[in-house]
Amino acid sequence: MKITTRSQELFERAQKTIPGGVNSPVRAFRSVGGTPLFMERAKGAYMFDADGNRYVDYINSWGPMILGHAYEPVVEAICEKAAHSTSFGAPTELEIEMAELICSMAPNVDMVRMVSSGTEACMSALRLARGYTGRNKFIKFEGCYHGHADAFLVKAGSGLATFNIQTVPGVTAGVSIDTLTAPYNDLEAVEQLVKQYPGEIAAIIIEPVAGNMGCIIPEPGFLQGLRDICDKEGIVFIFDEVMTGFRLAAGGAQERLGIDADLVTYGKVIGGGLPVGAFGGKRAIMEHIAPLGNVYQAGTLSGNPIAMIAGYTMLKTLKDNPAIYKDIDDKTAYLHAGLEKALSTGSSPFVINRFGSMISVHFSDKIVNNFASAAAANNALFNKFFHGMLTDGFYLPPSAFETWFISKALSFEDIDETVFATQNFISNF
Ligand code: HOZ
Repeated sequence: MKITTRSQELFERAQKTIPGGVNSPVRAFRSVGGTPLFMERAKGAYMFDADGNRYVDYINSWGPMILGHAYEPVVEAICEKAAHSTSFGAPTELEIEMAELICSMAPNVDMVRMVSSGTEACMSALRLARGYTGRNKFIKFEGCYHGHADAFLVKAGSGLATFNIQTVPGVTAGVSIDTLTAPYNDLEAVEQLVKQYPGEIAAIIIEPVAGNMGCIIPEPGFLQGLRDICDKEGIVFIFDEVMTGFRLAAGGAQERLGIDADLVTYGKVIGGGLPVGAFGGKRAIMEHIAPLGNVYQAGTLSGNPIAMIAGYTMLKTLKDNPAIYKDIDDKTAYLHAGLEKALSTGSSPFVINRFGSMISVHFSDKIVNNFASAAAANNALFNKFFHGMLTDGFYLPPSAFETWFISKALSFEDIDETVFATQNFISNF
């Protein structure tokens, strides 16, 4: 049993001045139960809490730590840059280098605009799609999470799924009336909506591999079917690559899946974990953004030099070392095989979904390919699994509605130990 007294004290203290004691709901452990752990530092594949306990990290800051925590070249670049000021509110050469790098890596990204988070990126991409098409409605998928801008908080995944929040007070009916939803992997439902609202739909936004309801994989033909609908109806196809961008391949899900998007959104990954986001895409659409066009979008912290140098250093490493992708994929496949073997020794049915370096476990006897099937799984058992693993030093996402992320820093020995702990959990369950 780990001693977590300091985390408990910090949580008590935090609740007095921070709503729920945390600055982002899923970390509060409310759905899995227990007290959240307060982290002090992390290096490579490991996080260390305030009591000095070590955890093998399977969330990796929800994706961006592809190379592991505190990757030296990124840390050094940040320190060096910080000495030249932390913000200008004026353009820098580094922003051009960053834009050129992203455009050289991601397919269909001719131009890119920096923002400060994935939420801002999705919010701005949607506004741009609406401004470009002159239409108001858009389609999103149940269980996908595109940040917390009002329009997206309808049947959303991640924390909303975790806490079963169906409607969000404060999001007006006037806003959500333009948000249309369809089940993930259900092309027919999308065709129906397009028929129902002819000429009214500005965009279809999707996580090309979903990570906010556990890991959900697009079925063959689904994304291409959406692409075809968008082409036929003049709808802007937006890939939310906040989780998949630069992770599934140097060119993200677009490259890995061979599907073209019109606009793409990115988040923390392009800042090496710092608060950054970006949206980019085809020139003809991006040219509608101010100051070229009238679709307004702005921010003092956009293109922040510290975030840019961190992201540039990480993305350049990924671009120059394609073997990294094989490494993280191989490790995830090895984990998959180990988990499969360990969980098979128990009596609870389970499904492991894996795509590239994203993976998750649902305790279900049915295929898990959309939000309804993820929600129907035995998530009470997942919560026990989470705690069993945490006690043994493995930090899984504190919700069945989140994917796990694998980093390059994770070793095969770490994975063997993870599998051993899983086996232990199952045999004592
Ligand atoms: N919504 C985030 C994961 N999908 C969780 C963010 C956090 O708690 O840091």
